[in-house]
Amino acid sequence: MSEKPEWLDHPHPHDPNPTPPTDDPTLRLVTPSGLARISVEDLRRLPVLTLPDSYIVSTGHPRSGPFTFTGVLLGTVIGALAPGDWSAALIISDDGFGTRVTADEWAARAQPVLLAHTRDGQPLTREEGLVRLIVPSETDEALRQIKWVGEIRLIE
Ligand SMILES: Nc1nc2c(c(=O)[nH]1)N[C@H]1C(S)=C(S)[C@@H](COP(=O)(O)O)O[C@H]1N2
Ligand SMILES: [Mo]
Repeated sequence: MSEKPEWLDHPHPHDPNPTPPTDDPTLRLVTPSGLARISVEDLRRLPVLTLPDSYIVSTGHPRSGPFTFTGVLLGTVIGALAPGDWSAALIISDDGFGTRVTADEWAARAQPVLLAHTRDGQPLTREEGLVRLIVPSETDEALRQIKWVGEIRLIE
């Protein structure tokens, strides 16, 4: 669990994976001192933010949207469940996809980094990503728009 994910140093393959990697929707919250599990229901109990006019942009296929995503700020999840003086978080899907989000990014209110569980007022299905990271500052390739978020790993 502590080894470095290969995608930190190598670019992602660009083809999006259409298939959910696991049947287990539970998120793992990993800190140097341990592991907590967060259910989608836990996530839904936290205060929500709604982000209109979001697009999933790709160079390989047409962009999709606009979508209205609703979810919890990544900073809210971390502040509520793992408060600390973190520098960054790795947001990881069990299909080997992931991105690094810095504390500066999750604190920026102008481009809120969201763990979305709802799209256009409907809960995201497992096919649609279930819990999706939305990084509004990334508008090129969707390589940071992580579907099926399975792990939030905090870095000191
Ligand atoms: N977990 C995971 N998230 C991912 C990907 C993936 O393969 N796995 N592909 C990315 C890419 S390249 C794109 S274009 C979008 C596609 O999102 P969509 O399947 O909802 O259109 O998801 C992004 N997030
Ligand atoms: Mo993509």
